Amino acid sequence: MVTCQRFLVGMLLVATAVAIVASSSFSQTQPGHPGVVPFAAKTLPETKTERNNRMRWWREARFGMFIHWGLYAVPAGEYKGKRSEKIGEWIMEWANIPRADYEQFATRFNPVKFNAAEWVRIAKNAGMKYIVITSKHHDGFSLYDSRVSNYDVVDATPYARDLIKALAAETKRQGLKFCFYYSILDWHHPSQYVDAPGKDPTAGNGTTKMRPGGKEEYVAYMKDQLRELITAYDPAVLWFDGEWQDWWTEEDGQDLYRYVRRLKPAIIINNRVGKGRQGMAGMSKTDREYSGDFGTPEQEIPANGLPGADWESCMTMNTTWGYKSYDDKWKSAETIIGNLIDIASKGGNYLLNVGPTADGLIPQPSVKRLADVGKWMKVNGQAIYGTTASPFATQLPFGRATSKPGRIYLHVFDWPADGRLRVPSWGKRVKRVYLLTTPKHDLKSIETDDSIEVEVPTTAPDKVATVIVMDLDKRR
Ligand code: FHN
Repeated sequence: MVTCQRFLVGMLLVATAVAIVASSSFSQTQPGHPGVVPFAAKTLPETKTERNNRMRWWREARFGMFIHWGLYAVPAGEYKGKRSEKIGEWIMEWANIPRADYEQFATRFNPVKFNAAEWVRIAKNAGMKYIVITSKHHDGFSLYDSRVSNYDVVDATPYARDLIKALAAETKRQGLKFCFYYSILDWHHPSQYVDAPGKDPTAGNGTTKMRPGGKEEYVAYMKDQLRELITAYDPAVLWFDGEWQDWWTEEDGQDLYRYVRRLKPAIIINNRVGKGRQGMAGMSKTDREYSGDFGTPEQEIPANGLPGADWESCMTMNTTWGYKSYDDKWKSAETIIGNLIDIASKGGNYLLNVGPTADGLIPQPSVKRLADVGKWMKVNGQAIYGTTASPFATQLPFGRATSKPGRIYLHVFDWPADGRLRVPSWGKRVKRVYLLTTPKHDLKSIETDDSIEVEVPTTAPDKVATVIVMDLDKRR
């Protein structure tokens, strides 16, 4: 027998749900849009060779641009005079902004200075091989022309043009891979609400609750959006996020993984489609098989290589993903180059973020640093692209190493003052040693029992990291 109290709670829930639906002037629930063909989830047999072929471009790319862009760039980290140390794209959460108020930012999102060719040029010139942009972040706003939501850049903003279309076309024109970020957590979709002390039920929050019967509707909505994203823009990677909700399960992740791979078998999907991720360390747990093609450490680099595992470390250039006008804690270009080398030496990819402004510009401090990284990559790119992890069992005291068949690249951060670089032996014989920048000029090297001593110039040719090449003696 439903007690009076339970009845009241039930009513409250329904009232809240109704209030939430009514609180947004933007409709989203148009599942089964005409032209969306129903879909059967089947298992996806894939041989090791097929997987290696599918992952090859991504493994060789090593370096990509992450772009967090959306309505949160309008307040740029400030709401009603309130600022926060927290990340800019979470302003709807930390400023407790109700859905209806947050939607008003759309009326001020007008990136007239957005220039797709310039953005892609900045990424390409930095040595980046792919671009991952937020098609929809936690705030639920679609940065592309969605046919199942009018809370998007075409229907809800004065800009009223599909800027993703422009960026996708330009990315491909300049020879980079175009990829999408898509958030499973959605603070705007009427299926979800917030039940946290002091929080407006329609504001942002780390976790949301699913109203009764809402999940099916929301999953159908996500699938409609993912179908239109894949069929309209042909992304090479789907980078999911926001999966930590307790209403999202590994089974949901496996279903969504199959759904997306069926739409585009060659696509690559990160491990945040399911529940495998172990927090910010980002790699999947091993207690069972988890969906996803690669691990996603965030703001950190694994201490050691992860042989055989595909992973990609994503990182901000300052301390926010989405644009904040006052966040000037920028990493130096040296630090970024060091991270890229460190990550490649451990067999991973580096996805480095930019947070453009609401009027469509990549912040100048990012542009400057990416240009400096590009200068280093123009000279040393071959020691990063298409390499695999360092063969050395322990960390090299002077830097890092990356490998290619028959060749080792030493990335020297700490140049030996005595002009003698001591490389611990690792069981291979070295045929030639030379600076990457002067391949015809051999450096003298002496093999001792446990090391190879290389005679190097007294001053480091590159103040950030000098690459020395060791061609191996293939006979042994
Ligand atoms: O909450 C998001 C955050 O806004 C940002 O998108 C990062 C990027 O990897 N991922 C989540 C935090 O883990």
